[in-house]
Amino acid sequence: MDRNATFPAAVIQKMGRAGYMGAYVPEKYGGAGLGKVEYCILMEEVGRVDASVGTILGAHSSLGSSALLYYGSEEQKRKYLVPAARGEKLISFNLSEPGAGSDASSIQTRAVKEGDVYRITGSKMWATNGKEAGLYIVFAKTGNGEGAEGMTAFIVERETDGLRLGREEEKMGIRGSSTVQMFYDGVRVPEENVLGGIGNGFRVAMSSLDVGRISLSASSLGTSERAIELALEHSRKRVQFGRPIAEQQAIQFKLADMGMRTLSLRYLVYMVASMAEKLGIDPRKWMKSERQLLTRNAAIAKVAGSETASFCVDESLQIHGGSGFVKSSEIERMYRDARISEIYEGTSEIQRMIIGRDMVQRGW
Ligand code: COS
Repeated sequence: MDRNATFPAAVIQKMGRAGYMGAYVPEKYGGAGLGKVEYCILMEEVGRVDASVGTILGAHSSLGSSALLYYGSEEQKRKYLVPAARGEKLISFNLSEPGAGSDASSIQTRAVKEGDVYRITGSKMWATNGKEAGLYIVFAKTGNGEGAEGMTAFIVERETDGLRLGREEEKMGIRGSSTVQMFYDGVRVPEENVLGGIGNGFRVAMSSLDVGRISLSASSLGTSERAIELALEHSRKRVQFGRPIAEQQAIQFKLADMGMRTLSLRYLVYMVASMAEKLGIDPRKWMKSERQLLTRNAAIAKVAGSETASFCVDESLQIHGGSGFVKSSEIERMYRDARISEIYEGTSEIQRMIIGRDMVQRGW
């Protein structure tokens, strides 16, 4: 998958049949009916093996499905969430644009009302699953307000006229997942495909990203654990100066640092996942302070997770020496795959901004 940048269609289908594509979606909406903790266990195990599959699953479940589950009407859930949770339709979450990444509310895509339809015009970047998706959650400006106000989420079906795929990115890592540019050339969607109400799109996007950041930290936990396993395996076998390098204190210190950070991450991930689970699936019922704490903690988990994974793959590769630098080694792929986790779903800098700002405003 990595070498040829091939989308793992058969794996995704199998995961769909096993209930993995709708792990935390209630059974009545086609899901497995588990909770966020179980979903994170799934992400951890997937992250341990392959970050591309974790990315496909995360974009579909954490971003796409949570938007439908949290904000969809009963009818939208039946029509769109059910096939998504069963893994029959993949979702792509279209927020970022050429000029709007970290500054998500500065999107230029517009949706204009014409009778009982909305006409969406604009272009999107970095759309994970864009090539394979059957459904798109797209964010567009519907009002004149600056910033977060006036942004609305829409559900767009793949077959809709005017929806066009652009360039597919050639990436350094997570090469099994597709990342494409998308064009909305006057795409007409019925009014009933507005998700979460007019002007509420920024909240829809941000609460999906909260779920995304938690599950990404779980996937990073899996990556960190696998990096440790590989480092242990290699250092026990590799003999230099007459003994396995694992017996050298220099290597043990590296292993200890990896172990300490990874164990701390494990507690953090599951603490935040259980907090998200307890809050439930209707953000409109949450107290504002609960939501703010979840957002802060999701950001803490995300930045801790991605930085732990980056640290562990780097140290593990160092322990592997030259044999970790060749294409045939697993740690070489993991090293490239892990890098994106500090960038997508909000950079480490944005996470620190969210955390620090909330600490200043509301205290620790
Ligand atoms: N859940 C629900 N609502 C949220 C929210 C969340 N996590 N975060 C913010 N909101 C609400 C706020 O409550 C506020 O509404 P009210 O005015 O009614 O209180 C509104 O949204 C605006 O929030 P805020 O003022 O915090 O927005 P800012 O523009 O200052 O900051 C950041 C937004 C930078 C935090 C946001 O743009 C962000 O997360 N950027 C990164 C985007 C990203 O991850 N991009 C990668 C996408 S990968 S698909």
